[in-house]
Amino acid sequence: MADTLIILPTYDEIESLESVIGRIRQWVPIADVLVVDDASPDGTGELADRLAAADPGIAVMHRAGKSGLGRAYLAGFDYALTRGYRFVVEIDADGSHDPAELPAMLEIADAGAELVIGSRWVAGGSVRNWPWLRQAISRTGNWYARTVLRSRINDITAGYRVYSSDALRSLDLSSVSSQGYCFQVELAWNLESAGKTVAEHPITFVERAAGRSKMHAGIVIEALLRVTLWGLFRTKN
Ligand SMILES: Nc1nc2c(ncn2[C@@H]2O[C@H](COP(=O)(O)OP(=O)(O)OP(=O)(O)O)[C@@H](O)[C@H]2O)c(=O)[nH]1
Ligand SMILES: [Mg+2]
Repeated sequence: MADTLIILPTYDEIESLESVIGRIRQWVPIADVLVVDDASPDGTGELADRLAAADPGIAVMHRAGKSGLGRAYLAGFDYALTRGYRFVVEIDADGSHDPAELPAMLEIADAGAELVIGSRWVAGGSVRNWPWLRQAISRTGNWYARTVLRSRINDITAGYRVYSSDALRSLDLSSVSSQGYCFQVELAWNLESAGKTVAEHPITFVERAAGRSKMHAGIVIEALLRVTLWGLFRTKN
């Protein structure tokens, strides 16, 4: 068995999934892949099944319906931790995160970082094809979270990550309740607060070329409210 599991959460990503998985197999052929599909109406789950049938390194988890990115990842983490993988990767299935960065990110994790974030907002990082409003929301949100939570992480909402399984095991995952970007903030902040090593590796984030965004105002509002409450009522160790 490989020591790395790459988790791809999908909801209506039929146009992107095959090429993303192809690039993952190209850049990290040794890693296993788990697609976590929430019964996508466009047939992404069936496509994932066909890809899995042709490649023993690919597995598919079918969930009953759309219940958000956070829930999908928690199910994927559970799968990874029960099977003894050493590293667990989060990556979007829409082509925004380039699998070519994975060897470098896994190397940083192998050298001891317990969380490696593929970061847009550090020197060398960038976003491509994002309208100014998305950029402004991401930059302001990150600045706000960093300030309120007294975090040193520059891209705490980023969804391209490598976790060490030991770090995930050290968290009480059953108490993680947030979704969307907030899910990413909660995990990173909990690890940073517990004194775990968090590294940021610069990436170029490319806006999806196909399919529809699942981002909506509720995701931003949830993050804003939760981050504010955490900042007010929970202090760092
Ligand atoms: N399983 C599952 N996956 C989801 C869900 N919501 C989003 N995803 C996946 O999570 C990843 C990120 O979602 P996106 O819609 O790309 O969100 P985003 O990157 O913030 O927004 P855009 O890039 O503008 O589309 C993609 O691979 C989605 O298919 C969900 O409820 N369940
Ligand atoms: Mg996306």
